[in-house]
Amino acid sequence: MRAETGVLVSGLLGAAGEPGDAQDEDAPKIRYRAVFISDIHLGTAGCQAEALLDFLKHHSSDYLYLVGDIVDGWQLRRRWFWPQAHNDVVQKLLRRARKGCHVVFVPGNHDEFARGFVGHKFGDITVQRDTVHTTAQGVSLWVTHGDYFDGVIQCAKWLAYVGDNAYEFTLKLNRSLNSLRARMGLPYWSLSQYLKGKVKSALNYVTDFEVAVAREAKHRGHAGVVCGHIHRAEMRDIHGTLYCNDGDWVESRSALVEHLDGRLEIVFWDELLAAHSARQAQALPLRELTA
Ligand SMILES: [Mn+2]
Repeated sequence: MRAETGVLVSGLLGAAGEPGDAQDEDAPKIRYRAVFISDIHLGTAGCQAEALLDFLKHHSSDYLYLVGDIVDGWQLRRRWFWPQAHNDVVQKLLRRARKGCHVVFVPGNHDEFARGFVGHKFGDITVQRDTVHTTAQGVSLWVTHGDYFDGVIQCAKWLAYVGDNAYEFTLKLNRSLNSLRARMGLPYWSLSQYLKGKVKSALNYVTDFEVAVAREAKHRGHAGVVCGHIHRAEMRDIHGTLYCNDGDWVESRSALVEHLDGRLEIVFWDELLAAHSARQAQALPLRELTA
């Protein structure tokens, strides 16, 4: 009876026998113990859904943590934007959970609507306010989106909305600027990353955020913390606590991964792509020999 229900549900979710499934089986996979991703911002033009789909296709894991701002409810309320690729990301995450990967969704401020469903499940994805991941080496990591530490958001929500609009605007400006640069034969340059670096480092915002998050993890008795929110991938020791930020899928296209031996690493999609192309280029002469 249970099994039948399971088949029915997977049928309804449209994953069984989907063309993507067969592709997934063929795709050369790198296996991690855990993958942490956040700040995907599905529902916005800036979301790099295709790159994320590619990343997920080539990397499997026992644990997958969605560390907040997966869906951008703030932007969707303002303007509905939901292309097929964004749907594909949701389908892929649901499918992965159904296939036995332990998927946990820790909502962020942009998908705070999901905080009303803590303890419930979307398909096989569990929603948690925050969670704890223990690595293969027994290191205890507190997993939280990080917006609770954002003074701006805690003090005045309307200020954060203004900030969000400004961010969208710089992303737009960035796109126009770079299509111009491309026409002039100049390499890609991230204006919003530049502005963020400038403005926020001046305010010591990033440092304050990182120190606050690490301090709270230590206070809760954990060796480290995994968060997102500030769109800045980072892994470093802060006063004896391991601070990990998995970055985002709007600009940096990064993830925090735990290798099978428990080693933690921040990976960037651009670098993984380059390494993959290099491997293919090396494999090519072999294939020509056997042909
Ligand atoms: Mn956030």
